[in-house]
Amino acid sequence: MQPINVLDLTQKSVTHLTDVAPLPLKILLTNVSSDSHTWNLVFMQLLLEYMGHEVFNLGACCPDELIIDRCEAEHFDLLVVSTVNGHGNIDGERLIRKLRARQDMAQPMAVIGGKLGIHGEADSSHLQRLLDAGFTAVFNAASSILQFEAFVKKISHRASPIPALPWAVEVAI
Ligand code: B12
Repeated sequence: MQPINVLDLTQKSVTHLTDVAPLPLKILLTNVSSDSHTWNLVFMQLLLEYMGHEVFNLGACCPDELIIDRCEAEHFDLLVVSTVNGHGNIDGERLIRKLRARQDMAQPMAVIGGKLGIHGEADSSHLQRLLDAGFTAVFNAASSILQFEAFVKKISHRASPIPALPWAVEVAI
């Protein structure tokens, strides 16, 4: 198993960054192809816009190719995959493998979160697999929204260019 570089995402580590002006991120938000839930996307879009970022929401049941084509066509700082129907770990892994298999697709950073499986929040069995497949960070519970906010704050306050992958953050509650 690959070692995971767990970043310090505590409130303390983020607070000192508030001295630096945040850079608005250009974010592509999507669900996975099998998942028709939409309020998760509405919530994520409102949260990210409230944080000052620009969000392009592809909506529910989005085919892999549409997401990948959009990432190839224009620059995004972050791809956020929000999924709750329980199949996100399968669809998400397939999606990120396809994306990372394309040339020059080490960027954008990509995260996945929500309800990733069908065994509840305690099940963290998908985390390592999704990180290994190419996600930058995996958020496996509704309560991980605070860690997600901290993660987004951290990358939007970055003073230097984003480090190349692998730059994995595992966030499990
Ligand atoms: C409304 C609903 C539906 C509606 C959706 C309507 C719509 N337009 O969205 C309908 C009836 C269509 C539906 C269908 C199904 N549903 Co449904 N649905 C729900 C329900 C009741 C509420 C979801 C919701 O809107 N929540 C409000 C939003 C704001 O919250 P959220 O989605 O949980 O998202 C939060 C977190 O997950 C997190 N989050 C989400 N994304 C991300 C991303 C990141 C990066 C981070 C950090 C956090 C994060 O933050 C959000 C805010 O807190 C939930 C049960 C529940 N109470 O949660 C079940 C639920 C999601 N559904 C479920 C299931 C199984 C289904 C069906 C498969 C049922 C079926 N047999 O047909 C289908 C799936 C259809 C499909 N192809 O996807 C299950 C999923 C089980 C699992 N994952 O273990 C749930 C949990 C119900 C249950 N307890 O079994 N559903």
